[in-house]
Amino acid sequence: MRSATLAALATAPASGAVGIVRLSGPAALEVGRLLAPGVPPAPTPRHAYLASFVDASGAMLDEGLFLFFRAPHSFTGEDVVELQAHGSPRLLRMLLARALEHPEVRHAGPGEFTRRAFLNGRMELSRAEAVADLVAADSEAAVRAAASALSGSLSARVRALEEPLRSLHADLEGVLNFPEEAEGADDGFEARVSALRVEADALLAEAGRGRLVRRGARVVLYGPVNAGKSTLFNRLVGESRALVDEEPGTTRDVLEARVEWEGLGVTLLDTAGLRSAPGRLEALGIARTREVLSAVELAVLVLPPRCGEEEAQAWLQEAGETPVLRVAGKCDVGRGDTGSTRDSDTLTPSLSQGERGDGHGSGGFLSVSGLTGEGVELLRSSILQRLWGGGAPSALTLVSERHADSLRRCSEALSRAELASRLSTLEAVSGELSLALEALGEVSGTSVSEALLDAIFQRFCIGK
Ligand SMILES: Nc1nc2c(ncn2[C@@H]2O[C@H](COP(=O)(O)OP(=O)(O)OP(=O)(O)O)[C@@H](O)[C@H]2O)c(=O)[nH]1
Ligand SMILES: [Mg+2]
Repeated sequence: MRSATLAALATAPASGAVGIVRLSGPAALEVGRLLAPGVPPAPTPRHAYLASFVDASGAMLDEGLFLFFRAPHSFTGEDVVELQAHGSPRLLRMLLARALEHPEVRHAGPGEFTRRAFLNGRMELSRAEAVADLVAADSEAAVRAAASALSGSLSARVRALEEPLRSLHADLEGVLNFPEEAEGADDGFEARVSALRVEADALLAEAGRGRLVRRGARVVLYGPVNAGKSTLFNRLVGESRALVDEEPGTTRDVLEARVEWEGLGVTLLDTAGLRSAPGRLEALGIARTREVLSAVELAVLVLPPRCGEEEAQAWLQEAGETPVLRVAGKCDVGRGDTGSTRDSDTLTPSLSQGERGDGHGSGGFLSVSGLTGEGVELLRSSILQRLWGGGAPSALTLVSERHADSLRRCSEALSRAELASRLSTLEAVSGELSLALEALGEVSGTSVSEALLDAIFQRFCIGK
C-alpha cells in the first residue's frame, strides 16, 4: 500500500492575502487536479499554473496558483502540490475538506511535512528543528540563530565532533575485540579523549547562550522597599508601567515587560521591595519576589542612597545562585540637580563621593537615577554584557533546549571517559565514548528514536 498523502493548510487560519493548501505524498498530483482540473495531467514541475479551484460539482470557488514539485525534488522528498488561493479561511477549509475526501489523504499532524523531509533524507534533524525555531522566534537574535541552524552550521559543528569520536570509539573497540589486528590503534587515546572533551564543552557553552537567544532572558529588579525599583523599571521599559509612590511597599504583584535590546529579547520584572515587617498583602508580594529571584538569568539589586556595606551584602545573599548586578539608586539625591529632595535626608556622604564621574559608585558598581535617567544607558549595556559576555548573538548556532540537553550528556560522558582513561580500563573508556556518541546522535539525527521524533515534531505547527 502506498503511504498516506498529507494535506493541511500551510498558512495561518486567518484572513490574509494568500492562503495555501499543501499536499504531500503519492496522491498529491491526483488530488491537486481534483481541485484544479484545468491543470494538465503531467504538469511541469516548479512551474506556476494559473488555475481555477472548483468544488465537487465543478463550480468555481476561486482562482489561484497551482505548483507541482516532483519527488524527490521537493521539501518533503515526495510529490508535493501547493494550491495558493485567496486567504479566506472559509474557502480554504472547503478546499481542504474536498482533498480529505480522497481515500488516500489524511490531515497532517504538527510538523509532519518536515518530519517526512527528515525521514526522506531531505533535511538533517537539527535543520528541521531550526524550522520550528524560526517559526517561533520572537526576537531578531532568535531569528538569526534559527536561520544559522537552518543553514546547517549546527550540523557541521556536531559532525566535526561526531566523526573523530566515532573513529576513536571504533579504534578502542578494535583493540578490545581484536587485540592482534588492531594493535597500536589505541596509541595516544588519552589525548584524543581530552581533545574531544574540550570541543564538547565548547559546544555546550554555546548551547547555554543559544537558549538565551531562543527564550530571551529574564531580568529582575529587586531590593529594599522604596529604593526606586519601579521608577527604574519604567525608565528601562520606556513607559510608565509600574505605579510609583513615596510610600514604601507600593509594588505588590510582580510586573513584567518585554523589551528587545540589541536584538535580544529581555523580560524585565519589577518586584515588591523586601522588608522585615510587611503587611499581610505585602508579605504575599515578597514571597513572590523570592520565587522570581530564583528563576531568572540575572538579578539587578537596587540599593537606596543610605545603605551600608553590611546591609548590601545581606541583600546580595537574597539572590542565592542567581548572578547579581548591583546598582546604587537615586544617585541624583542630594546633588541638587533635580527638584526632588524627598530622600536627601537619607544621603550618606561616603556614597555621594564615589558617584561622581564615570557612573560607577565607590564600590565599583553602577550609580543610576530612575528619576533623571542618569546611568540608565550604562545599566542597560551592563545588563546585556552580563547576559552575553560580549559575544554577538548572530554568531550563535545552538538554539534548542533539546540540543543543549544532548550536548550536556555527551560532554558528561566524555568527562567520565577522560577520567577513565587515566584511572580505569580501556573498556570503561569505550563504554563512555559510546554513550557520548549516542547523545550526539540525537542532535545530528543518527540515533533518534520514534518517541524522540514525536516529541520534536509536536512543537511544530500543523502545515509545516
Ligand atoms: N530623587 C529620586 N527619587 C526617586 C528616584 N527613584 C524613585 N524615587 C522616588 O522614590 C519613591 C519610591 O520610588 P519607587 O520607584 O516607587 O520605589 P520602589 O523601589 O519601587 O518602591 P516599592 O515598590 O515600595 O518597594 C518615589 O517617591 C519616587 O519618586 C530617583 O532616582 N531619584
Ligand atoms: Mg515598586
